[in-house]
Amino acid sequence: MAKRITIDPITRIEGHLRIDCEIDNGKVINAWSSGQMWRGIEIILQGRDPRDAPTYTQRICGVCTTVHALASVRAIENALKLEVPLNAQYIRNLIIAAHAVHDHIVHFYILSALDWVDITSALKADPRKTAQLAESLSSWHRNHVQEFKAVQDKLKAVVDSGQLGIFANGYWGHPAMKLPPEVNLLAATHYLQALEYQRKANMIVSILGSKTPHVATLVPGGVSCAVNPESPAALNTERLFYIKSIIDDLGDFVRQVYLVDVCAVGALYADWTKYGAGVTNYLSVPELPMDTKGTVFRLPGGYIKNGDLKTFTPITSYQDDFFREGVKESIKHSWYEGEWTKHPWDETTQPRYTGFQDKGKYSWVKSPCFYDQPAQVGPLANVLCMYAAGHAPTRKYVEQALGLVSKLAGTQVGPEALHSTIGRHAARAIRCAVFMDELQVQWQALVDNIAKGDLAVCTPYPIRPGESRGFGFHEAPRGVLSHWIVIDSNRIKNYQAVVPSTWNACPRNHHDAPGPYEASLVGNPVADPERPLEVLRTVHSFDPCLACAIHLHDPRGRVLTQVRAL
Ligand code: NFE
Ligand code: MG
Repeated sequence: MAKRITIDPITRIEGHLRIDCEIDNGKVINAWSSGQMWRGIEIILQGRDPRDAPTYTQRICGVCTTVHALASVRAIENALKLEVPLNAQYIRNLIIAAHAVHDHIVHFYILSALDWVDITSALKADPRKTAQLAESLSSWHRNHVQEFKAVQDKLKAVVDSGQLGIFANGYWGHPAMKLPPEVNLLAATHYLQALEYQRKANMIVSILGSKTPHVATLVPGGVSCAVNPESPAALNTERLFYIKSIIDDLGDFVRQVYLVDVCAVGALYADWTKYGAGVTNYLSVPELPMDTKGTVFRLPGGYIKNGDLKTFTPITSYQDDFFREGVKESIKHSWYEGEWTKHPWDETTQPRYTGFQDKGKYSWVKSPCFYDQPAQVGPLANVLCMYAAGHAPTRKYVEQALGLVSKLAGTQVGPEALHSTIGRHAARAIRCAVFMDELQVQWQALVDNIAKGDLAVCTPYPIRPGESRGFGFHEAPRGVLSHWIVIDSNRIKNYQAVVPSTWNACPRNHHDAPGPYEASLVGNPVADPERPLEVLRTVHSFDPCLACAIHLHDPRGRVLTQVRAL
């Protein structure tokens, strides 16, 4: 008889995601994804000056804060037909790329690697053999025996103390953990190094955003950081070259450590290329605009149907009709009043909690659809779309990664392996390498433009009578983010955020078709239902963020905090 398990919360951060699975004969046969917290930021925005949106929407999340600032300023610029000066585009692009690199490094090492890497097994490794293995894979300058030995001693001291701290509660010794001790020590060492390098990437965000999380410099029409090569109070030559030194330092870690580790883990867990494909309609949007209007982009985006790269349809500008007309959200299975499917500009947000009903409403997350179909978003969708569009750097890193996986696995592995749980990790590392290259490109573009004497950073904000509608999109670390705004006489009349984790973590839609998390879990093996490591693997591979996907909620109905919208 099928056994039902509930995992709640299922993530290491933003822990408001509940996953229920039915398991029969060692396999998942049915799954439900449920967002357990509602925030109400979209309601708090009603009646405010649109210029407040970047400040409020960034508080949707503590992880991907910059992304909501970007989507909101782009939505306002779209509604008010504002152009953005080149310096501002390049500065925003640097923030986007640095944030993505930081986010992806944190996801792989800190949020998901321990689903694959057994920390306790690293204690059994021979540090010399680990160093030999590491040198055969990469020329990373910190892959030496002393570093591996020092990490092993540190891990041993933690285990001997009996207080496992961040390593408590792992499924150590689980039968699905397959890496040899030397690979576990290698990954554990890079886990600790990753903490240093993600911080460097975030320093770029804090210099250009004036702080992080929740940057303060993104405003409708541009950025609020003054550019002047000679002023100590502005973004000057010294700051620019400091940013350049961080970019140079980071690149080695991404290409020689992160990308290589993901390939090694992928090759040693090759069976995970068969699980977790789920919804194979892939949606992404173009990113890193290089003109003032948002019609020329460094990175392509678009839509792929049913996993067939030949169906790729590009999305090409901030005015793109195909994207604007395609997005709708359904609430048939979500805790809101009614049972509609609507375009974001026409939506309402009226919460109505009715408990978890398997066949009824069971989540605070709405169900987005693209032309009536569920779609997977995120690094995999992004990489497949860039690959289908013929984007050369993406093709280069895909080939490099698959080449290394094939060599290590001893069998030819092609791009079709990417439609899987492990493929989402590979795609994220590939995307990270592409963004690393783009940091150099964007830095050079900014320096060259300033050298021409252009110091403009912002277009003045116009106050217009009457109604205007706008949308802004951004290819965020977890995928397509779009904000939709209706402005009436400089007040927000309606605001809807359709967020990456909403696309992926959604419940069944108006046709009762499962969302990407739900579909990707069906067929996954589960060796021990009491310790469902495999379910964690597939869900974590999407990098869930439920704070994004959906105001404080208490299961006993107590009010935890009240926010007065002034
Ligand atoms: Ni809170 Fe985020 C957004 C999501 S970024 S992490 O938008 O989902 O990828
Ligand atoms: Mg929303």
